[in-house]
Amino acid sequence: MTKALRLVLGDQLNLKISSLTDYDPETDIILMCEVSEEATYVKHHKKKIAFIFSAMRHFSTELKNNGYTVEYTRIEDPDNTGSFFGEVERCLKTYDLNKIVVTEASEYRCLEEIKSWGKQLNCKVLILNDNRFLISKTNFIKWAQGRKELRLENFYREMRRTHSILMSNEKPIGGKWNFDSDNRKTLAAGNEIPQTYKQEPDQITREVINLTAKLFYNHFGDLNDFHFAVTRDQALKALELFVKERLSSFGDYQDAMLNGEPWLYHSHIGLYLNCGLLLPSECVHAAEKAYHDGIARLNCVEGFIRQILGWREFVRGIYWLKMPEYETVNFFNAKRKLPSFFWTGETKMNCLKQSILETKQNAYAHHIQRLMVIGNFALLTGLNPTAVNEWFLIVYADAYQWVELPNVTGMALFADGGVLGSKPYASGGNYINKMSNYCKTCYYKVNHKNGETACPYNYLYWNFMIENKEKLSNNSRLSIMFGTLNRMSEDKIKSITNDSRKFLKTIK
Ligand code: FAD
Ligand code: DLZ
Ligand code: SF4
Repeated sequence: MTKALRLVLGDQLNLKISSLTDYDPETDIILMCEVSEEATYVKHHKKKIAFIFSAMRHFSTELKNNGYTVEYTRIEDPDNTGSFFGEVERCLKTYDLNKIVVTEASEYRCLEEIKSWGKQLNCKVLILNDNRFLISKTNFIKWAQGRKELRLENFYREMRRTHSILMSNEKPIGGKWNFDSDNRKTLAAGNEIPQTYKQEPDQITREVINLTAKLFYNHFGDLNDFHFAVTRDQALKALELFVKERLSSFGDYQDAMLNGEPWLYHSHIGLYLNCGLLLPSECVHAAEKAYHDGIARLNCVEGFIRQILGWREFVRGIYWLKMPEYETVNFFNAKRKLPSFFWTGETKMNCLKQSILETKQNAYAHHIQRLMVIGNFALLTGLNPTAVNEWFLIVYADAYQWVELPNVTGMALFADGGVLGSKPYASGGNYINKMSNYCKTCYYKVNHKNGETACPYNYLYWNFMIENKEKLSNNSRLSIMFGTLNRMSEDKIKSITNDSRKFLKTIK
């Protein structure tokens, strides 16, 4: 008789997960386990650990309430072996089970480990497709095959057509696929921004927060003001609140940044999507409905849908297409070590200080802070991609390698040489100044190009272009910038390289 151990990982918290189909209540056991190996293989932000453990504990209750038999290992259990392998082995023995069923792990590291269990445990291991995504790995490979370049825009159009989202008679609603040109408005300080969803921690969450504080005290991040949703119902409320109160401004202010305003008009649902509490289809449909109901304009709805139906699925596809090599690519041969202020926020550069301190407090920063402030700095200063990836994997509650790595290595650092994007997102201080009020209170002057008080992004940008001229000058999207560089006087180039050398010496 088959008696299955059904392993549900901490990012698979959904009753519809494929590993639960065919569950036999007579014979099968569901295993969920909090293991120190997962919490410490990189030292995850404390809030991220507390979030996952609390969401896992709540989900195990939901499973039990739905009639499933669940074996749950808590982090503080004395018998906890500390690893998935140890807990699976223990559970197989305790319940005399003879088969393991699991939805494929979202991360390469974890999936490779699970693939080795059959031999090690002398037990059949059935690995099922991850049905939390809108395109399967196989279909992504089919889409990618034979293409000279893999670009989001083509992929996104295909996804819109396949899933019939914002379409009318096979054409995109509004006559355009992309309304980004409407989405670059700046925000004035003092605007009343609706609050993000806030959930008061219950008994389970409070317990987990205390455990995290005790067991992972030396990890990065603050635990105070924990307000994340930790159940599916709460996550659905967070989505509903976003659609009702912020979606109608999402597009307009998608790139805006403001001192002391970490949440703005973003959805803050990435952490729920990535651990299974929300499914991408329901987020996309909720936004599409808001457009048809006249709650939000097309530029906002299309912009939001593109992030989930487009970018999220696209980066996952790239990840599985390019792993494991993708972990070690380093197009610019960048070697610099991560400056200590990435952990403390102690820098005179106000944009970085704001973004890092908000990250420390909330395990969250929005896309433009990640890309154009922190990522851009890492690119321009030549920080080592392995170190930068580890930092991004640690600090955000929504970070799992399948989504973090392509965003950091591909989008922010261009360390893949152009697999994911067509050019590096490198920029001087002007962009940050245009999209935020950070520069107004910064020690540095954004309109100074060189010298002691100049905004470091300004000379670092040109220094980056000078240093990587050979690798980038045949990129047609950079031809205007290289034209400008070629016209620069020798003195100007000397100032740029001198300022950069001096600045780079100070970041340790
Ligand atoms: P919103 O801005 O409201 O967007 C809605 C949703 O769209 C997000 O929740 C997310 O699910 C999806 N989305 C948007 N952009 C992307 C993208 N580029 N890739 C994948 N999904 C996207 N996202 C993660 O989920 N985990 C990460 O570890 C992560 N690391 C990043 C690192 C860098 C350097 C950069 C530039 C981006 C990273 N992103 C990551 C993408 C994006 O910044 C976050 O998804 C977003 O900021 C999460 O906040 P939100 O839920 O408020 O998103
Ligand atoms: C992120 C995370 C953490 C911190 N802890 C656990 C855990 O103790 N148990 C668990 O099942 N999952 C955890 N996770 C999520 C996993 O890292 C994630 O499910 C896998 O890496 C996916 O490959
Ligand atoms: Fe950032 Fe430069 Fe503006 Fe300061 S002046 S906030 S360093 S962009």
